[in-house]
This record gives sequence, C-alpha cells and structure tokens, in this order.
Amino acid sequence: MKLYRTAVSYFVEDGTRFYRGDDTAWDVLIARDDLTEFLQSSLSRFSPAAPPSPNEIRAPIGSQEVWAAGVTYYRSRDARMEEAKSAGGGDFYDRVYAAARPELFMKATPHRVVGPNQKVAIRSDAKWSVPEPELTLLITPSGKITGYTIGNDMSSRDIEGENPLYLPQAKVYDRSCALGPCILVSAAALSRETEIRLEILRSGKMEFSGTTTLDALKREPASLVDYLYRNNSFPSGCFLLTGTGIVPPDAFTLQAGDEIRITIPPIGTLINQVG
Ligand code: DO4
Ligand code: MG
Repeated sequence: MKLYRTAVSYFVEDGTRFYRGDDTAWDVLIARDDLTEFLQSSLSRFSPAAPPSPNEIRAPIGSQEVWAAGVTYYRSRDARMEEAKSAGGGDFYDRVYAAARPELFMKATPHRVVGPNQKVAIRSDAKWSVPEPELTLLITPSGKITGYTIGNDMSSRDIEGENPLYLPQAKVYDRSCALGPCILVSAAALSRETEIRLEILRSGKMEFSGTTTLDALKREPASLVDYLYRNNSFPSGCFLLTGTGIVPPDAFTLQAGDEIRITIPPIGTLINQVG
C-alpha cells in the first residue's frame, strides 16, 4: 500500500485502486505503529477516488525532523575521502565506514523540505553541488519502521570537502531536502535487490545516470534507528535518509534548471527541478 499526502486529505493506493482517507491529521496517522493494519482495515470505509494529480501531491511530512546517515556505502566513503584529502579529513570517512557507530546528522526540519515536482536549491556560496538519492525510513515515535519513501540529500561537496566540520552548512539549508512521492507502507524490510536509480537531465538530455542496490548498503536500517533513538525522542516520529551509494563524477556539478529523478521501484519516482 502507498500513502500520499495532499493539501486536502490523504490518499491510499492499494494495487490499482485509490481511496480518499479520513480526516485524521497527518502527524497522528503516520505516528501509528499499526499503520499497515489501520489502513487495511479502513479501506472499506474510505471512498474510492481518482489518483491525486502530480501537482496535488505534497512531501509526506508533517512536523517530523529529517535525519540522515552518512558513509553507509563504499562509494560514498571513497568519494568523501577524496574530496577531504587535501584538508586532512579523509581518514575520518574511512574510520566511520568501519566503526560500529554510524554517522548520523540532522538533515532538515519540515520547512526546509520540498515535495515532488518542487524546486530543490543549490547554495549560492557553493561551487560543487550534487543530489544524493537515498532510501528513506519512516520511523514512529516508538522507533518502529513502518514505511519507506525516497529522499534527496542535496549536498555542497566543496564546502564539506574543505573541512568536515562544515558538514551542517554543506547539508542543511532552505530546500536542501526533497521527500516523496509517497510512503510505501510496510513494516517488512525491502529486498536487498531493490534498486536505487538517479538520473539528472539537463535541457531534456541525460547528463548523468547511475544505479545501486540495497545490497551495497553496509548497515541494517534497524541498527541505524537503534543509534538514532538512543537518548533521543521523536514525539511525531521522524524520517531517516540511509545514505547515498551513487556519486556523480568529480567534474559534475548541478546547475539551475537541471531535473533530478530518483527511482526506487517499489516506491516510485521522486522528480525535482533545481532552481
Ligand atoms: O559524511 C558526510 C555525509 C555523507 C552522506 O550524506 C552520505 O553518505 O549519504
Ligand atoms: Mg547523504
């Protein structure tokens, strides 16, 4: 089942059918530990509906914080070691890749998040910007993973590479995060073969494309959640981006007007423009 948020209501996609949900507030709905069972048992009282149109769909976020894990794929470790080498910070990425404790950082508050078909931003003081396509967990206040969405962890590689202590500036700014298009509601883990695909189009032409699979994700989602929830409470639950396994070549930087498409087949495609 997939769950979509719009300005007026929420919608449930079950197979080929769509239903309009009740007036439960989004924060209340997505904080439920029994989200799958609740939606399944509610379908009979929901009205069948047309699918929400792409311009009606909002980011699937209410008042949750968005956190992110880093250096969870070998490709990310490699790229970061290279970009931070001359600043003497390369070693930290190697160490965190191998350590028991993951890198976790606060990525965004809701007002910094955009939804499908909205514009993500590149920083005006950055010269080297990339999207990071990441499987994103929906986690309830009790720490249960109840769903998955797609996240784009927009990043300024030159700022982070200059000094790893600049990470919050490289990662957290207005419209630095995109989420959507829906939540795949499922308490079951996604298969290790699940593909993540990134495509960047410039003037309608493919400028970069790359893929990875969850098999290359070094850490278990449940272990990331375990660390995130240690001595840390999330009254409305939270979203956790699980890291990138796709990094465009070093010569690539995003430009205004680029279109970023991130596909994770069981969830869908998140499309954003840069502007
Ligand atoms: O260490 C910096 C951030 C890493 C990150 O965002 C990622 O690996 O996806
Ligand atoms: Mg990332």
